[in-house]
Amino acid sequence: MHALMRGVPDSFANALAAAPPPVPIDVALARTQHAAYGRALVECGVTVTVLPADEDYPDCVFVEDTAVIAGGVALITRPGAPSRRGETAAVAVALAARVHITEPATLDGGDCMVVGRTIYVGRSARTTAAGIAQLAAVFEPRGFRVVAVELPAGVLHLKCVCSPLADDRVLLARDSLPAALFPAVVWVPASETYAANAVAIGTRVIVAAEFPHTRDALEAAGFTTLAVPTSEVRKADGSLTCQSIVLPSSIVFPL
Ligand code: CIR
Repeated sequence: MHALMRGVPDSFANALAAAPPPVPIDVALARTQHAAYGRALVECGVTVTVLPADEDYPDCVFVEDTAVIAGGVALITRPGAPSRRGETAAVAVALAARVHITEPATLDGGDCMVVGRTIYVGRSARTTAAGIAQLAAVFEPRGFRVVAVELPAGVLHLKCVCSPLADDRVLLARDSLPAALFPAVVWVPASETYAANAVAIGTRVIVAAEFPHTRDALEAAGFTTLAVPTSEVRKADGSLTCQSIVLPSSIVFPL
């Protein structure tokens, strides 16, 4: 299995954030934490390719938002934040992608969650109805069901409150979305909502450090957890899935 990551630019200190962090981003620490995340992926048996950071794009480390991969197709997004639109070019080259969301539609990868043959997509401030329609036009003919999900107020992306654990199971924050949307759920307590964003590779799950109840819930459900620090990406409203694009093993990575 392969994953794409992207370096942390110096300009990450100016990354988008809904609220300015009380303590500014420490870019050196962000790079240390980013490296720990990469090592956790490698520990899970993933081969990691890190694209160079681009100083023109402070948020480029959040590579997940630039592409949606399912059924052997890489769909390059058109991010909702205008300052992020140029992030997609390097990713499109790396993935040899030929399918793009086109303007004026917008769609962020963080709003898209592939669970088996279903793609859940959040209607958010970043992802428009037209973006969802284009996603459906690409993936429904390839046998995927596309399910649009209303997000609770103030939630940036769908995967801020849930993330896939397997083809039939998701990790879901309490009091966020209706569990009936999903085939099966491992619950994250509302007090640990941030930890609902985790990266599952087989039976291992990379989780944000310092969320013991989430780790316990995952271990009780049969997963092994690997904790990585997230303090600096969190200051920019980022978490774990957003730092990589994990390619299903059915996809041959072109790099
Ligand atoms: C943004 O506002 O776009 C970035 N600062 C954070 C994006 C995080 N992406 C994600 O969770 N998929």
